[in-house]
Formats: sequence, structure tokens, C-alpha cells
Amino acid sequence: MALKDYPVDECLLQGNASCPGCPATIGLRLVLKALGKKTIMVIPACCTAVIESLYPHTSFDIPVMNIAFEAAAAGASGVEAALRQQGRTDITVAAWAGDGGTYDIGIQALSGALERRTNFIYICYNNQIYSNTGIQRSGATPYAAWTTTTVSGKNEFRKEMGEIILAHHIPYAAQTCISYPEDVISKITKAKNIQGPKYIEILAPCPPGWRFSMDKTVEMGRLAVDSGAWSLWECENDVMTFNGKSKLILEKKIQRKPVEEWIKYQGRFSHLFRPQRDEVRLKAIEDYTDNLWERYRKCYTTK
Ligand SMILES: Cc1ncc(C[n+]2csc(CCOP(=O)(O)OP(=O)(O)O)c2C)c(N)n1
Ligand code: SF4
Ligand SMILES: [Mg+2]
Repeated sequence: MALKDYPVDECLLQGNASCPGCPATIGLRLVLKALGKKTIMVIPACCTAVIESLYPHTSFDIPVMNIAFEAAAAGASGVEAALRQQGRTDITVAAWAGDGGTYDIGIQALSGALERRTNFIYICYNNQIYSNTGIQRSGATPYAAWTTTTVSGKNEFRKEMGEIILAHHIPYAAQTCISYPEDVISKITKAKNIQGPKYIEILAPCPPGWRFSMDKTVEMGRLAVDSGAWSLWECENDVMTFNGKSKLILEKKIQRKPVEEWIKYQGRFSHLFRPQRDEVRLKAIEDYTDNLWERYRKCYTTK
């Protein structure tokens, strides 16, 4: 959809409590434009619960159910069952959770809801950290990144949550990024019109957590995609389609930029460049990314 055709209605109101340059609010604005007001959103503990504000105030113009950190998918399953019981088919049920609430603490409830074929959309905004509680590492934090619990850089590589989701063989799964509004809106719109469980993950570069200037949020997302550190794809009934530059990288029509081109702007990786270059860890990051793309090429049916 062209930018001029986006709905002008905003379900995320002004004066909310997000940081300047917050990717969660960019993502949520886009998602709610696509879903519209007939949406019930289930939100666990995360930055968004703070952005929403304290009862009795709210910055969201839709009904929201706030729920415990681990329970987003379970709560959404309950809402969906209640609506089904009432014969309501005009309301979309969406869970909106961070990477901590998805990759780590909420994974059991999420896997269960996908396996039960719950009719809902689970959206993970992935800022690669537990940001709300002070920038702790999560299962989504990339290798070598500084967080307050990995002060010399994380020793482990991130989980590939997309691949874990694909193993559930749900009707629709996708990865996108806040830097690509048309991609976000078209994937959410598609998911809204599919019956059964849908999972969409949105990369959300976080200025305070990744240590970059607040006017660079969109650029950080684009560089993540250009470098292949993140990819845009969708999977419908087990057939994957890569989108935008990710498709060109997959088909080897362009070369991905080195991941270094993305991480060099982020203070959380500064120890890889100063006082001297850490060639071992920089190479490990590029190797990991090459292996991931080779796996995409070999192991998945793509079109
Ligand atoms: C069971 C439980 N453990 C820990 C917490 C504290 N807590 C609240 S939000 C949060 C971090 C959330 O991280 P993420 O899901 O990535 O969302 P973000 O803050 O990054 O938006 C933590 C650790 C909690 N509320 N409940
Ligand atoms: S810490 Fe990051 S995700 Fe959380 S409100 Fe601030 S910018 Fe947004
Ligand atoms: Mg997070």
C-alpha cells in the first residue's frame, strides 16, 4: 500500500510515555492502523505496558488486557475463546509482546496457543533486550552485544525464533521491521484475514538499549536488513517468500553488507572496535550470518 493510502486514524494517542525515537510506538502505530479499532490487544509486562500509562489513563484507543509477563498467548487464547462463545467474528485478537516475553518467558504459552490452532495474531516487537527493566540480555540479544547482564558482550548467539515458529507449521508467520511501514502493514493486514494462529515478529531498534542516537531508529532497522543480520520474509502454509532486499540477498542477486556496517553505529558493540578491533568476534558474527542465509537457502521451500 502507498503511504498516502494509510488510514489516518490513530489508535495510539499523543502524549504517551515512550522514549524519543521509540521503535515500539512506531511499530504499534502501524499495526493498529492495519488492525483497526475492532481489536482486543493482550499485552504482558514490557515497555509497551509503560507506554500505555497508568490506570485510569491510557494512550491506546482500543481495549487492552494487561497480563503477567509469561501469559500473553494464554490470555489471548482466553479472549478468543470467549468471543467465539459469544459468536463474535468481527473482532481481531492480538497479543503484543516484547522479545523477553516471547523468546524466553512466554514461549511455552505461545507454543501451546500455536499448537492448539488458536485464531489470533501474536506480534513480537523485538528490541533484542529486556529494555523495560534496564537493558538485560534476552534470548534475542545478538552475540557479543553489551547489556547490563553481559558487560563484556554476550557469549551466546541469539535464538532463531522464526525457525522455532516455522516448526509449528501455522498458516502464516512473518518477519518484518519498523523501518519498512508498507511491509509491516501488508503483513499485518494479510494475517488479519487468515483463520488460525499467525505470528509476526517486528525488529525494533531501541536507541537507549542499543546505544545509538534517537534520530537513527529507522536507519538502524534498514542497516540490519541490508547486512542480513535481520531478514524480511513471510511463510504461508510452509512456503517462504523473502521480501525486498532480503529476497535479493537470498537469491544472491546482491551481496549483503558486512554486519559490521550495522553494529559499528551501536554503542553496545563499541568494545569490538576499541581500544582495538576484536577480529575473532567480528568474524564469528559474519560467519553466523552466512550460515543462517545458507540454511534459509537449503532447508526451506521458497518462492
Ligand atoms: C515473572 C516476571 N519476571 C520478571 C518480570 C520483570 N519484567 C517486567 S518487564 C521485563 C522485561 C520485558 O522485556 P521484553 O519482553 O523484551 O519487553 P521490553 O521491555 O524490551 O519492551 C521484566 C524482566 C515480571 N514482570 N514478571
Ligand atoms: S527503552 Fe526502547 S523500546 Fe522501551 S520505550 Fe524506550 S525506546 Fe521504546
Ligand atoms: Mg525487549
